[in-house]
Amino acid sequence: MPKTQYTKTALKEAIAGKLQRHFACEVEDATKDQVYEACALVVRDALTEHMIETQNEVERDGERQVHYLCMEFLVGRSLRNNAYNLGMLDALTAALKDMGFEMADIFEEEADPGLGNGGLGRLAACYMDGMATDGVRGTGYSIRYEHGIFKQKIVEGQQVELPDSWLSTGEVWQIPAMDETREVKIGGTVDTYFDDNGKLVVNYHDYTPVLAVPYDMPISGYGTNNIARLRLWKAQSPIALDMKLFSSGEYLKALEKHALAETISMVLYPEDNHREGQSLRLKQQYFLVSATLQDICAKHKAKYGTLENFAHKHVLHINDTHPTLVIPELMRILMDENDMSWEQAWNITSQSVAYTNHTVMPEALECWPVSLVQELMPRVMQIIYEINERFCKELWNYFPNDFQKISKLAIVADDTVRMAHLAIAGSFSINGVSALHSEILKERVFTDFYKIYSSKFCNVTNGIAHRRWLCEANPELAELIESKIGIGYRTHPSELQVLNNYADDKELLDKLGEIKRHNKQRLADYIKAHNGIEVNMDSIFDVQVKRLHEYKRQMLNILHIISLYHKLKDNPDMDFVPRTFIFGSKAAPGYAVAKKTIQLINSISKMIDNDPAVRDKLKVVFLEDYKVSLAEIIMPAAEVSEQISIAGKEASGTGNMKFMMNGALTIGTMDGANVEICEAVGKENIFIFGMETPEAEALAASGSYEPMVIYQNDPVIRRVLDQMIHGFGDGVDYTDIANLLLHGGNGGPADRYMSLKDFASYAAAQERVSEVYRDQDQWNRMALINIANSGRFAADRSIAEYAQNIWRVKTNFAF
Ligand code: H2P
Repeated sequence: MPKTQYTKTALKEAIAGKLQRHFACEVEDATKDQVYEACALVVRDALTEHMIETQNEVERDGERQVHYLCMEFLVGRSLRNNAYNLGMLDALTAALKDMGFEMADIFEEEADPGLGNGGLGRLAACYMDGMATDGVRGTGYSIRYEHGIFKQKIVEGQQVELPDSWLSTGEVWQIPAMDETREVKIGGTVDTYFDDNGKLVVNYHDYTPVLAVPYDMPISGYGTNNIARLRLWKAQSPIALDMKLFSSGEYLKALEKHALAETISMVLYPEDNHREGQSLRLKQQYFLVSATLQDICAKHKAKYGTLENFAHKHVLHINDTHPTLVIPELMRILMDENDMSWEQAWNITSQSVAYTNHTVMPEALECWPVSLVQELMPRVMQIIYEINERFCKELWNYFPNDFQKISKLAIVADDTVRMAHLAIAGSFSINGVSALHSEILKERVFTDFYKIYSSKFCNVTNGIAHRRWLCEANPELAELIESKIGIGYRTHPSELQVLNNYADDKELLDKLGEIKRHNKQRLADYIKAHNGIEVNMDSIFDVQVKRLHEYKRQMLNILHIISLYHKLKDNPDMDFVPRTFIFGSKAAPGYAVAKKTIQLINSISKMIDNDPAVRDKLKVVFLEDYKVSLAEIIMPAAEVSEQISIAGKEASGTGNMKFMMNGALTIGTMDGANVEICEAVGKENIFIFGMETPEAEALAASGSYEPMVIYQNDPVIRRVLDQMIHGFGDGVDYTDIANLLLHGGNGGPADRYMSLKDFASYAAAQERVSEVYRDQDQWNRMALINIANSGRFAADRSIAEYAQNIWRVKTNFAF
């Protein structure tokens, strides 16, 4: 447990002191943003103290460390989270109250750092929390993007992207470590030769040096002083070099070089799945990887004087293929800078790297043109070629004379570098993120690799930071839970299971319903303030929040909403359980269909809201700028969780876990972690519909799927699509979307993700939802069972599995 106890009086004094020293003001004159900053500084002092202690311990005990590399860390706001973890939230709330401030208002002053696109980045952040809490010696590495994911504005129904500058209030959590600045070489040429002593010499010419300056965010764990450090690299131009150019009169060239270096950490790429060829993105990847490895290796060498024992002391975990260049880069450092042979370097590298795959979408499996890798990191490309050659020789043993197979599995082929193949060849572990996904990887995506390296493949189902998503985001629910089962679940999430014993406790179920209503009210107030829409508090809050992508099938939800609208128009007095459909989603700026889908949601929302015949029963709300802090308001208020991707495509999902933990019931396909959620709560406590993976895959493969036939035979669907063609009264034409569903487009088949095929089964499941909702006791009982069985989806459990089965490091977590 943490040593320090924080009292209200001590905190008041500390905050007042920070206000005086940093802003030269007294409490009475301080603005909210000054108070936020003062609170953050007080909390940060505690964290840095713990971070130093943790670093000293790591240094002393010399145990294996985990280095988690990810291009994205969607950490969310820090103040409340750290205060909660340090056990000072109550005292801080009271201290602020005494000083005339509401804690919630102060939290709002903090920008929500958007250093990620969606699930991938949020998972990385949840895992930092898990590592800190479980006592794993972990460091996260990423880029200190000056601009995170764009801010989304909805203007006349359409998404407009604005830059997001988060650093003004986010900087306080980052501690620069200038003395650990590293230099990354980009571009230029290399020549390599063996000198007279047989020693490899590598000369670099005309490269652009870029400084990587580390900024450390201490990530607190709950009930422990252990800190997981998140090291964010900022790209900086080495001024001294520029000055040389300036003085030689090459003013423009100097500026150009300067700007080139600094753009590397300027902006996070939005997820568009078509990044190949974008040189800045590849530079970012190499920048992250090279700075990180130089850092780890330099410290290791300072301690041990050699890198020979590197693999015993470090795991390099790559979160998706984006940091795969760790493999050739570590080879480079070991061979070029430490005189190791290829074999020795390869042994160390391939015993140090572990890879998590997060997607089966073929367009998201990264490939880079050889010419680009060659141009930006010539020495790394040489090493990749060599890895490829040796790898193909190895493949030959498994598939003799099968040239076709070998070229299919090669790392370099068709002038591209296949990052997933490189990751598989150079890792000791490859895991998927849900049981189903890991099976799909073995059986379909990486079948031949699995034949060769079956022992490398494993599964770790994703998990979420349950303290952030339950205890902090839904304090009333946490209080209710704690009144029944105590606080043990905070560190032993499986203890939530004890709640199963209360499934028939009417008083508890009523209380659960009341708490949901309070959280719904909070969201309703937000909607009123931001969208000007009044929602019916007795309606079902039905939520789909996630990146906008066709495979996630926001479209299926939309088609169904239009069909409900028709139903109500035909029969306005029908007995209808009111629904509020809530969406939150960002579309990649270059993804036209996704952007049009957002517009479609907004057109429907407006049409319904303008129609007095239906608007009290049906509502559609699109919440602008979906992000972590908004999710913290949405999750506790949701009653239905939409997890309706086509089976076989969503690797796991983590929103599904946040919703169930807050007592929402899932309507979903048997996809990703939905399968395990279904297993955990039982089929009777979830609304499952649609094709399962084998059926969906077989239908897609057969090429016989004809949505037009469904359109012709199903009057409900026909009317929905006809309406899309006629529009929703605002003059926007959606024929393109209808065509995409009925005829295909952009070289793709009609209704690629088979929304029409699953429509009938989805609509039937939605009817079951409405029926159950009529019986509030039954609904609350199901909600309780969902909460009670959500413990296995805590990040603490995932991290413990990684620690035990992959990283082989110790953890405090007891299964
Ligand atoms: C991705 C997958 C999700 C998965 C998440 C974390 C890439 O996130 O698609 O299925 O849960 O990684 O493993 P997302 O689609 O939310 O961006």
